[in-house]
Parts: sequence; C-alpha cells; structure tokens
Amino acid sequence: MIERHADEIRKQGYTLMPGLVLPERLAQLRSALDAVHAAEADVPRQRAEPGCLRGYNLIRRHSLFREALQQPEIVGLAEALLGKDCILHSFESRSALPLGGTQSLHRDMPWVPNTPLSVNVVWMLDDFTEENGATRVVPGSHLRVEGPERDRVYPDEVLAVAPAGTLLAFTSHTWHGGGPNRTDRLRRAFHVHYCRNWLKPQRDHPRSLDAAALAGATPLFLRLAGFHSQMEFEPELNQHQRLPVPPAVEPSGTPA
Ligand SMILES: O=C(O)CCC(=O)C(=O)O
Repeated sequence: MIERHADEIRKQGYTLMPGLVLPERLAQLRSALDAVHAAEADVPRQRAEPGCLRGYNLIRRHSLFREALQQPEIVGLAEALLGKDCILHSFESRSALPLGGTQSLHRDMPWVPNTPLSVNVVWMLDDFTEENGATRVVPGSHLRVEGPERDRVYPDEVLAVAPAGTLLAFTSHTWHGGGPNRTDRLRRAFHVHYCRNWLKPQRDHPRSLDAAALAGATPLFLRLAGFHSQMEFEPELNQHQRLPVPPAVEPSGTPA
C-alpha cells in the first residue's frame, strides 16, 4: 500500500490516503486542535495569515499530535521518498475560516532535479469540499523546473476533495495552495511536514520539547524530532566539556 502511494506521488506529485484516521481518533484530534486554536487565539503568529487559524509546533502541544507524527503508513511513505532517516520539518495547523483560506499556489521548498526535499501530509479533520477550501494541487507540477506565479489560477489545478480522515501527501516540488472557504464553518487541518535528514528543520524540535512531552518517547519519535540528526558530540576532538542544553526559550505569549 505504501509503495502504491509513493508511486502515485512520483508520477503525479500527490496522493490521497482515505480512511487512515478512525472516527474516534478524528474527534479527539479535532478537540485537541480546537483547544490549541482557542488557547493561542492572541498569539500574533496565529493571526499572521488573515482568513486562517494557525497552530505552531503542535508536537509540543498534545500527545495525540506526537502519535500522529508516527502514523506507520505515513512514516513509511515519507521514508520511501526521503530516505529511512527522514525527520520532521514542521508540524502546524492551517484551518480556513469562513470566507478565508485562499492561498497562492506555491512550492514548500526549492526544486532540485529528481530529489524532493520534503513530504507534506495534510490531515483533513473536516470533509474537504469544493465549497469549504479543499487544497488545490497541480498534477505533474513536481516535474516542472519553474514554480507557479503568485496569485495566478492555473487551468490544470485540481481540488483535493475528500472526506474527513483522509490524508493528502505531496512533495516539496508539487505546486499546491489553500482554496477559498465559501461556507460559514471552519475547515480544520494540520500539516505534518517531513524532510531529509540533512536539512535544517523549520523548528528546533529537540529544544522545544519539555520533560512531559518526552516522557515515554519512542526511538522513532526521537529520530523524527531530530535528536539524532544533530552533529555528534566528540569531546576528544572538541577538547571541552559538553555544555548543558539550555531550556527552551519562550518569550511570554509567543510559544516557540
Ligand atoms: O490549507 C491548505 O489547504 C494548504 C496550505 C498550504 O499549502 C500551506 O500552508 O503551505
């Protein structure tokens, strides 16, 4: 199953994986995300994109998100495309508010021949429909050298319309963007973005996780969070003692 989806991504740039999130888990994830959106309503970055609610660094926020990161089918897909040592780049929510959500088509990272740098997985917590801002993707765009023009609507873009619980995965090469939400309800989703092991992730995950978040961490979680992708410490070469890791710095009201 993983190979079929990986092949689809190699051929058309994206794939839809329905039914991977069971209804009970979906309800729990919605509640967890609603709580983040409510708790961080006043964080300036959450309001950085008008028309959307954003949640940042979600692996800090709830064990359910830390579990989602490790969903075996998705990790398998990311590994098939990025290597067995791939790590987490970022884990954020982007929920389209009523009458919001429109986003220019874009690539998540620069285009490198035959080498996607990342795989982004959109977890649809609500049905994605034509009306409520389903993600737009352009089939085959992952093979084009050039990127999309800002604010341009391309005739070959398609909507990732699918029921809640479906995961949409695409690579850093694939043109994609949020669609307009013309309904009166929030369209919730979060994005688990995996990248190659040698890239610098968007967040400093190892230093953003406190003891509670790390309690019971699996080896897979530690790898994905990037604990093993940092430079190895070699006291005999560095000629000094390892310094204590400073606690995560969190200016008041601005979660890392
Ligand atoms: O919300 C969506 O449907 C897509 C969002 C997206 O592509 C992004 O934020 O980079």
